[in-house]
Amino acid sequence: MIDTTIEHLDRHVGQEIRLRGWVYNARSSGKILFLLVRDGTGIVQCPVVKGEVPEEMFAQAEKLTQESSLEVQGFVREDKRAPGGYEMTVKGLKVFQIAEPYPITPKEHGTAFLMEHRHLWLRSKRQNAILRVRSEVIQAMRDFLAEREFVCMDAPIFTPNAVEGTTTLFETDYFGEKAYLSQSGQLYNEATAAAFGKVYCFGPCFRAEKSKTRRHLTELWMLEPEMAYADLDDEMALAEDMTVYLVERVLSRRRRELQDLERDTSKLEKVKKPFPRISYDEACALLQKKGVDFAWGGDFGGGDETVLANQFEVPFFVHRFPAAIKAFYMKRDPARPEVILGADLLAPEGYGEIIGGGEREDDLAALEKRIGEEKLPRAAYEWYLDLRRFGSVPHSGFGIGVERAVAWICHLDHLREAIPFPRLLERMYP
Ligand code: NSS
Repeated sequence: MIDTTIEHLDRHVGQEIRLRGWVYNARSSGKILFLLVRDGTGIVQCPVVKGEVPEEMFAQAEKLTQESSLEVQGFVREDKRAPGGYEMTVKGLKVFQIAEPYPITPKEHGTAFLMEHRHLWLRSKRQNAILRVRSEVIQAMRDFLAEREFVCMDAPIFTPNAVEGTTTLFETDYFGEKAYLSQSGQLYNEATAAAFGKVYCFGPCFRAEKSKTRRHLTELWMLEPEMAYADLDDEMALAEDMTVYLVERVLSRRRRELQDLERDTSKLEKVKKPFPRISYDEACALLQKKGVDFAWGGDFGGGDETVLANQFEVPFFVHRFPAAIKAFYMKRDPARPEVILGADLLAPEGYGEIIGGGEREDDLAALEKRIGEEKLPRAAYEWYLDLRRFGSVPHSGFGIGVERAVAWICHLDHLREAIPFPRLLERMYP
């Protein structure tokens, strides 16, 4: 007897195998019971034929409800018309549990209902496809960086420092001391980059985003590479190479999932180097040309990003933002001190920013001044200032939001489907 999974049925045509899974759907034509069985790797049709199995087995099969857990045994057949291309007529059946009436039925449910049942919603074909793409994206990012000899250096979650402004901090008590949940591992990356050269961290980041949008989670996963002796151009080149790599990897290894999602893959096939690089000034002019009421100095809102992103077929960089709207650590352009040497990567098809990064301020005095201007508590940044006291070098890096990347690659309407258990302004359950 061969134990296998549905995704590997192609290796077992004509063989007798055993699958363990759950009933995705069951319908009967009287003499034949059509069980659709899912096992997490796929879905396969398993007919149970009256007269071909013992009577009590057929009776047991008739009792199976949606999501009942079971083991089925039989011979694998190729069948072009069957979902997934294979079929297995049941010869043996073991029932683990008959499921209670399942709340998520094949009919349409509202988003609020599905979110309330996220722990079960994950079992659907669509969620399975999205989250397999997510897993592939994460693995691809790690492989990409490992190939380029980056060292994984995890950053802490409890931290005394704000990285990305003080308005989105989640504050918590750390044995009587004030602590924040990390918004980004970047500051720690800068320390490990000075110790190891090329590093990255990967983990959850927390942002108390108080507005309800389809692009914001309060808990997101970010992967952040950082390189010593690297400038803005090096940073953009790395972000570009990584994005191309991710898309190619999903196209080559998760094509079935993209098909299940009805993703127009021709759009992804176009994601090739070089990505356009436009300055903030040019982006401003573009928005104005499109009739958007936008003045130099402002930050792009979701709507502005969508207008910009609709102008391109591939991801593109916007660089050199006004210093006033960007974080304290960004290095000013020596040629134009009112702008910084930072760049965001915006995804096409209206998705907007998926990567933010750039060159870091490496001058001690300039950084001290910025910390003062932003009224950040100086003492909590002393260790960070040390990095400019002891062998300061030009260095750069970026952060890619996993959910934003997955939402774009899968063409999702909202980030909530791009993570197993989304945390949103109005939701922490389940
Ligand atoms: O704020 S970022 O633009 N940049 C940083 O945090 C840098 N400190 C990263 C670095 O240079 N090491 O966030 C980076 C990305 C951004 O482009 C999004 O893709 C994602 O992180 N991001 C989010 N995704 C989902 N929800 C929220 N709220 C969110 N905030 C950022």
